Amino acid sequence: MTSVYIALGSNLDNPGLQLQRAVDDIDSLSKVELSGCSKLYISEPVGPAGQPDYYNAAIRIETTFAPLPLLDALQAIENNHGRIRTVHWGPRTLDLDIILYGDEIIDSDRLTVPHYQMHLRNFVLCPLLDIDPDLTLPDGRKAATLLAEVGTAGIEVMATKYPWL
Ligand code: A4P
Ligand code: MG
Repeated sequence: MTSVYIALGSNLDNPGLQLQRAVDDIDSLSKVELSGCSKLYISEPVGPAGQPDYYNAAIRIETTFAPLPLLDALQAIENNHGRIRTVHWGPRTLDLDIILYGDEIIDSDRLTVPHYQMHLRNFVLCPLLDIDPDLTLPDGRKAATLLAEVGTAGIEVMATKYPWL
């Protein structure tokens, strides 16, 4: 079993419900056990202006999926939520990003882990720290230190305990 952190984001079609259903969908995968769930956040969009605010959250799973099969399973869930890939960083019904896969460093065509933007995004770091306040990246950096550098502007808690809605 490997501990994996997954970030969830949505800003279309009832985003809170999209995230809650996505957690249920991931939890129902064979080879996956849910071992932690963050608060539910609302955050200002990073990227193209004029898109709705995002809902963000994170989960930790224990899994026997190898990294690429896990990405396949998560992308199938994104597609089932009506995700159509159009504008880079543009609005989406569901975005599932693998943030950390154990202590592994992965740099392949389809997968970069740790996620290349995680250290810059409070809407990723805040939920990760809900699950593990001592979380450390494979390079030894502390998630709490990264969040202190980034700050918490533009992000608010919507609900504390899963199920959020
Ligand atoms: N890919 C590479 N590494 C990973 C990984 N660690 N996890 C590849 C998941 N996928 C990974 O992703 C494009 C490709 O990235 C995938 O096919 C996979 O092979 P995508 O989700 O289809 O495309 P995208 O969403 O346009 O790009 P990306 O980089 O995933 O966007 P981000 O970084 O997720 O940004 N603002 C707020 N407040 N909250 C948000 O959640 N999200 C975004 C999207 C922008 N602004 C936001 C938020
Ligand atoms: Mg993505």
